[in-house]
Amino acid sequence: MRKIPSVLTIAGSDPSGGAGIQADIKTISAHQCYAYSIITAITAQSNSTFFSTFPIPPSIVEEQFHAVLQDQMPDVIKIGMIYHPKTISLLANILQKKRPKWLIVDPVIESSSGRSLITPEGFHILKTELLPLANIITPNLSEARYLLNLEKPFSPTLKHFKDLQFSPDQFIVLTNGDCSDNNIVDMLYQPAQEEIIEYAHPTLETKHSHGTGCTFSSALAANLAKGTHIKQAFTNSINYVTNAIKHANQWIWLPSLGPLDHFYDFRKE
Ligand code: PXL
Repeated sequence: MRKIPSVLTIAGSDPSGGAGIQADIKTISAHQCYAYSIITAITAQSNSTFFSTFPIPPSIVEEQFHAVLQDQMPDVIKIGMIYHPKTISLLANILQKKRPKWLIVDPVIESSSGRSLITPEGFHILKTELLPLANIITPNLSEARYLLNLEKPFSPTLKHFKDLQFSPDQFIVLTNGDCSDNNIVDMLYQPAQEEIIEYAHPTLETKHSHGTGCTFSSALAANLAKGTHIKQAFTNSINYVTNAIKHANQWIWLPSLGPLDHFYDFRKE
């Protein structure tokens, strides 16, 4: 007998299966963790086109949360797209009282096709009520720019990371921190040491990039649920996304954009 590490993902549904809660459940399962899932909104989208968003009523999200908690408090909770401002607020209220070992908040602002996945009111509540509760926030460079209220593209410095913190013990994982010289640099800010750990890896030639953000933060959640140290969890998650893209590159895939191969490690080819 052994304990199965558990991750709860709270996110929007993507029927194309590449991003959102579908990407999260695949990633968590591929890491051999148990996936709980609470759907906050239903989107209609393909891998390349975003059509619409239908928010789930906040009271239904709240009921789903209470239902999961009746089972157990998951080891890690990962929050992605929420959309409805009232839902963001009610999740913050619950999480203030009931906390998992790790709370990861991915400040999802736009889909890869540029569609807004949060309202201005929701963005304000995210910043003031939910992000301060997170142990880790995982913005990409453009989300970080929104959060810092910067008008122009920027090169991240230690000061930016400190400004991105919504509470003093918070870790920040900044993806796509730098994309020059055919390299992508992802960065982990460790609050205790006040230091940034950088991981540079080559840019991949691919159309399989739909859902990389959701997949990365879910991989981080699953690694932490398994007890992996955060530094190792960070590099493992980057390697998982890289491998999942490389394997999807081997698929015959007709649409102009495509998802990752979340289960590459399980296929015997
Ligand atoms: O990658 C951000 C994201 C999050 N959640 C849902 C999405 C997307 C991007 O398309 O569809 C549901």
